[in-house]
Order: sequence, then C-alpha cells, then structure tokens
Amino acid sequence: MHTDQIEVVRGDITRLEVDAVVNAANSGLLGGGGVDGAIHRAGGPQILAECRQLRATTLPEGLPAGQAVATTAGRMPARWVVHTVGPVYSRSTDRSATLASCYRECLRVADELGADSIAFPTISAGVYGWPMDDATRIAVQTVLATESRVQRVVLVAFNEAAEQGYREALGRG
Ligand code: AR6
Repeated sequence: MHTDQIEVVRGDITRLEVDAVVNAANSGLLGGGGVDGAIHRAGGPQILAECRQLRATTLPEGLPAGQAVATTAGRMPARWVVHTVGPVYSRSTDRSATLASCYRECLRVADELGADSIAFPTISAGVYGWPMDDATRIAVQTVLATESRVQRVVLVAFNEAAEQGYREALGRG
C-alpha cells in the first residue's frame, strides 16, 4: 500500500461510506463493547445472525486472534464488516506480530470480497489495553507493508491520541 492511499479520519467508523468496515471483535464473535458494540448497534441484527451462523459452521471454536472473517454490514453504509480479533496487550509477552496479522488478514479478506475501500478502528487499543502510540504505529507500518487490491484505507481515529499517533506514524505530524 502507498502512503497516498491512507487517510486518517476522526469519528465514528459505523457512519463511513466505505466498502468494508473492520470490527475489533473478540473470539466469540457474538458482540461486545467498544467499536464491536457500536457496529452491531448500527448494523442491526443481521450481523449477529451471520456471526452465529459462522460459529455454527466454519468457526465452532470462534475466531483466533490475528485472523479475520467477513459478514454483511447490515444497515450501515458499508457493504461488509470484516471481523478481526486483536491480541490483549501484555507487558511481558510481545504480541505485536498478532496485531500486525490482524491488519494483513483484514486486507486479504477485503481482496477476496473485491472491496475497494476499507476502514480500520485502532485494533486492541481500547478494552484490550494496547498503548495508543504503539497500536497506531503497528497499524500504519503493517498497512504500508501489505500488498492489496484495496485502493483506499481509512484509519479511523476515535480520539485525539489516535489521530496524533496515526499522523506521526505517517510522517504527517
Ligand atoms: N468508531 C471508531 N472507533 C471506535 C468506536 C467507533 N464507533 N468505538 C470505539 N472505538 P475496542 P479492542 C475505538 O475496545 O481494544 C470489545 O468488547 C476505541 O477508542 O473497541 O480491540 C470486543 O468485543 C479504540 O481506540 O477494541 C472485544 O471483547 C479502538 O476503537 C474487545 O472489546 C478499539 O477499542 C476488543 O478490544
């Protein structure tokens, strides 16, 4: 991905006009707080129905951290939700490879879907406790290092710290 293809947008990911919206989910895929809660609320029950279907078929044990899977986006402007599971932050174990894998796998799933645009929240930087400057840096570095047919990547900053982290990592500070 080229740096010109990356946009930093402050706001609520559920309102964006993109093909795919990434959800920072948990392995159970049946909803939660943070951006996961916001996506299920905005998209409506069809998303949960498809997640339940995945659990009943291909993902009986849930979605492992670092992987990604798509469902409908229900009533959101987007066409698809790409659900991924970030690692819980640990001070004693370096889980950054798993966090990087989330971004790569989401782009791979987006390619499979034929999505031209995708929006990411700052995966793991909320409930899962990842320090914001590191989470945004891993996001930017991984997206830049990943080959994809996606034309436009929106990094959604939910607060000032996220916006600053993305801008610094992109050299737009
Ligand atoms: N739009 C964009 N970003 C958002 C929104 C939104 N509407 N709401 C929150 N954020 P989190 P995690 C930001 O906690 O750390 C859930 O319960 C938020 O400020 O949503 O990966 C899941 O079910 C933060 O920067 O995800 C899991 O159990 C970022 O999104 C667990 O939380 C991620 O915060 C996953 O934790």
